[in-house]
Amino acid sequence: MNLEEKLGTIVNRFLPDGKISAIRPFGNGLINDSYLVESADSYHPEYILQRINHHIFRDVDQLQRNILAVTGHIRNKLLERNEPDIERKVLEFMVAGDGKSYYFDGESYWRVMKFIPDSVSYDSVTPEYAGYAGRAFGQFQYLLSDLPDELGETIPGFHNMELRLGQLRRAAAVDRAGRTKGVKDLLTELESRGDEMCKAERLYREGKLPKRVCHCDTKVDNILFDKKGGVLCVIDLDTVMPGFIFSDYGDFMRTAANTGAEDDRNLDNVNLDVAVFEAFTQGYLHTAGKFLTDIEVENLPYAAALFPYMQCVRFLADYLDGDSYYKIDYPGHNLIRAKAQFKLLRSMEENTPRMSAFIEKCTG
Ligand code: ADP
Ligand code: GN1
Ligand code: MG
Repeated sequence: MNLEEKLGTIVNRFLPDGKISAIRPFGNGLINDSYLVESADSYHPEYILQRINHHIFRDVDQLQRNILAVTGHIRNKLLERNEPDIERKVLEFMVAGDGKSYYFDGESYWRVMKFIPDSVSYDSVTPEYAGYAGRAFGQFQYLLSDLPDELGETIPGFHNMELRLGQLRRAAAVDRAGRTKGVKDLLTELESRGDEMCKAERLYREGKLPKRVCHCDTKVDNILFDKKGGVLCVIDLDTVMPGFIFSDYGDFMRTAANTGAEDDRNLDNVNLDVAVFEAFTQGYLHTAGKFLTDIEVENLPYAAALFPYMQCVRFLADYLDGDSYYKIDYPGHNLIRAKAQFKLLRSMEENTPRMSAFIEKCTG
C-alpha cells in the first residue's frame, strides 16, 4: 500500500462512504502534518487530514476534548447571533466509527476536519489585514471568556517563561549535541534579560494578572481569510488553554510584525514592522479592550518583546538538544531561527517607548 492509499484508509474511518480522489501535503506547520483531501462527494468536497504529534501533545484525548469544547461554544454563540455563513467561521471535526474525533492506527493519531471553502492563510499580512486579524483574535478571546468547560493544559507550562528558561539552562548544561560552546554569547544575552522576561509569572503569583482562555499559537497563518480579505476563522486550536493574553498579542506580533522571516539568515531584514504593529494593536484593542485590565494593556509592549525572546529560548534549547522538537530544513536551522528571533527582540526593545505611546493614544 503506498502512502496515499494508507492515508485514504485512515480518512475512510471518518468518511466511510467518502470517494477520495486525491490527498496531498498541505501547509507548513512545524509540529503536526497536514494533508488536503479531495473527494468526489457533493456533500463536502474537501477535508484536512492531520497527524497529531503525540510526542508533543501527549494526551490526545484531552486535546480533542478541549478543541470540541471550544468549537462547540463558538458555534453556539454564532448561532445565537444568527450569524450568516457559520460553516466557514468555525472548524468542524469529523467523527470516526467509534464515536471519537480522532483515530489511533497503532502508531499515530489522526483527525479530519472540513476544509473551509474559498479560504486562504498567509505567512505575512498587510497592515489592513493585520487590523482584521487583531479584531479576530480579540473576538476569539472574548467569545471564550464564558466557556463553561475547564480546559486542560495540552502542553503543561507551554508559555511559562520560567519553565522555558529552565529547559534552556538544562539543555546547555547537558550539551547533548556538543553545541553549547558555540552559543555562549547568545546564552549570556538571554540570561541578562531573564528576570525582566519572567515578569508575567511574577505578576500572576502576586494576584495582579489573570489567566484567560487563550489561543497560544497566534501565528499569522493560523487565521483563515476569505478571498476579499475578511477574516473567516481562527484555526490550529491545539494549544487553546488558560494563559496570559500576552501570548496571543505577542505571538501575532512576533510573526506578522516582522519585516523579515522567522528564520531569516539576513538579520538586516529583521525589524519591527511599525505599520503592522499599529494596525494589529488597534484591531486587538477594538475587540479585547472591553475586558482587558490596565495591567494587561500597559504590558502589551512587554508581550511584544516576550514572544521573540521565548521563541529564541525555545529554538536555541532545541538546537542544543539536537533538534528533537521542531521540524528543520537543514542542520543548524534552529540556530538560524534563534538568531533571527533575537534580532527581532532587540528591535522590539528599541521600539518599546514608541509602542507604549501608541497604545496610550489608542486607549487614552
Ligand atoms: P499546523 O499545526 O501544522 O500549523 P494548521 O491546523 O495550522 O496546522 O493547518 C496548516 C494549514 O492548513 C493552515 O495554515 C491553513 O492554511 C490550512 N488549514 C488548516 N485547517 C484548515 C481548514 N479547516 N480549512 C482550510 N484550510 C485549513
Ligand atoms: C509551532 O505548529 P505551529 O507551526 O503552528 C509551535 C509554536 C511556535 C511555532 C514557531 C505546539 O507552531 O509554539 O511558536 O511553531 N507549536 C507548538 O514557529 O510548540
Ligand atoms: Mg498552524
